[in-house]
Amino acid sequence: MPQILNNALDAVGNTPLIRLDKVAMLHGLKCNLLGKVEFMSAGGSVKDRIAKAMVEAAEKEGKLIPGKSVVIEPTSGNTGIGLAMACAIKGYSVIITLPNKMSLEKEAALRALGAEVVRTPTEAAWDSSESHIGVARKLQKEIPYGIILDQYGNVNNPLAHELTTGPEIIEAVKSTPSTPARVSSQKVDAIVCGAGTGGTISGISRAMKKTHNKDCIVVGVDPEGSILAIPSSLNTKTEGAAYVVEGIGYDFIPDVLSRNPADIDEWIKTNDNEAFDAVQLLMRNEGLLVGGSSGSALAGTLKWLETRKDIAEKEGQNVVVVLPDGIRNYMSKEWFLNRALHREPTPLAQNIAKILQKPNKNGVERT
Ligand code: P1T
Repeated sequence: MPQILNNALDAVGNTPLIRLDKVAMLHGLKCNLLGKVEFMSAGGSVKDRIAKAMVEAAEKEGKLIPGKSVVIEPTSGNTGIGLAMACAIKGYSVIITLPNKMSLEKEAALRALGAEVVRTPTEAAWDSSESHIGVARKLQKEIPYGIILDQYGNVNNPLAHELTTGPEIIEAVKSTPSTPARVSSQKVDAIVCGAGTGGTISGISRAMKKTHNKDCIVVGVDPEGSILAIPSSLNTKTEGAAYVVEGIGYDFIPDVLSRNPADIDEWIKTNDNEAFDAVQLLMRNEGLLVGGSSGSALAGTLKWLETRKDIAEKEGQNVVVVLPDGIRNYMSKEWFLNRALHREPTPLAQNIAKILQKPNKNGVERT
């Protein structure tokens, strides 16, 4: 790898795999719990990888013309940020259609990168003309040189993860020696991953099972309200319910989400509260400033491990959890501010208050 990178796209991916030892200890796990920390990619999320891959593939196929093409994409924001970053560098215009529930921070980042942003009603069914997908299609029909790269159907979405995210995880685990203090099977024994388009989990699964460990257990995480989990009976009780976590879950099955039971072994449902509590756990104990769906992934991992004591209690087993984005995207969200700012005063905070109430040397009490 040359040390000087050509542009920000060269800083996409190659993210660290980080031990989550304190979380593991707090939950009585003997296995290794390892986080793939994707907010360290240049655009701030796991979706940078597919944005770069889809743009580069479209360029190879001659589908993009600098100065003319208008890249239009329906997205929950992160794919949009990756695309806007790539297109700022390469000279294409960008329009992002973004459901209302997605954060202001994502819209601001998109606009800062030069994209146009069109908000759409969150509750619109995916196949209605008002949804983020419907509005993108309408714009594409009318705008000259408009093109939808379509993360929901584009093979370069799962392929980017099969060729980069998966191999990076495998390489990190294989190259870290097993020591008496840190025992390791030196293979990925299980991987847990949330699903939106399903590109991340489908691509990583193929990398694991085809090239590394055919017995690696792949666990999908799907929020309550969504219908992606299999068997579908997992979804019936909560189907259609609104949820706050962004980026995972849908009311339709994206084409790039593998429905082959050999690819995704199991599914776990999670709710907002357990996801946001898990975000806080990662921040306080591991110092990792992750976003909401990272909390879903960790909450799903911990629930799943409850059902797999054979793995949870076995030293050296490597359980990887994909942490897709960072808190930058959610700093103004109520769930984050409530947990960060409006918490019970700690003993240390009470001590600070007591000290600062004492009169200063000149006898003047602070107000
Ligand atoms: O799409 P998928 O590879 O399944 O990744 C799911 C996911 C998880 N977490 C966050 C924060 C995400 O943004 C996503 C997926 N995001 C989009 C689909 C998008 O348009 O940004």
